Amino acid sequence: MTKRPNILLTGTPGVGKTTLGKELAKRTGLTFVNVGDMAEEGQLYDGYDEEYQCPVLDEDRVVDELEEKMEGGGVIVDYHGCDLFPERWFHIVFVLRTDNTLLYTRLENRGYTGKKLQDNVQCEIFQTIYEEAMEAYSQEIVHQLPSNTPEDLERNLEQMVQWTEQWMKDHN
Ligand code: DAT
Repeated sequence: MTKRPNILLTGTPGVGKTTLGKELAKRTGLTFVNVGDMAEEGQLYDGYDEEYQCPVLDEDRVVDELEEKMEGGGVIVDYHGCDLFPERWFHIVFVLRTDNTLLYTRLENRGYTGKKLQDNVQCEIFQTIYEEAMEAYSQEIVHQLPSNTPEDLERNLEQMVQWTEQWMKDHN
């Protein structure tokens, strides 16, 4: 069977993971998994966060649910965190980055207000997810990419498609 890579797309909410991931799946034939949607569908939750008014992810169940699929390869995972997944799952990790004024507008348009909006923009300013990724994975496989404009999106897609094709050549 053809070997295919697993790709992690991570970064603060609103940076463009889902937009990029779905299009990348179309162009490469890899399978796109949005962990937030998956958790909602399977109700993979463990309690409720009163402060942020959202359910708390049951990380163990998410990992269990994904394990078999990840072993098969060819999965693009989209999530705004990255240290819950086993390091061995991913062949490459992309951290998308967005300028905070643009991110603020995107999250406002999504209906975020108050503390939730502030905290998410701060998460981006403090490059929290990038640092999380650099600690959780081998630094050579972690790449930051700007995700501010449609031109960035297209450039990122082209690079990722090229990387995927090269990986498949090298491993098959
Ligand atoms: P995420 O999945 O990281 O939460 P998203 O894919 O839902 O983000 O994108 C959030 C919004 O930003 C959405 O309205 C699409 C827009 N967007 C995504 N990538 C973009 C880019 N490179 N340039 C301009 N807008 C972008």
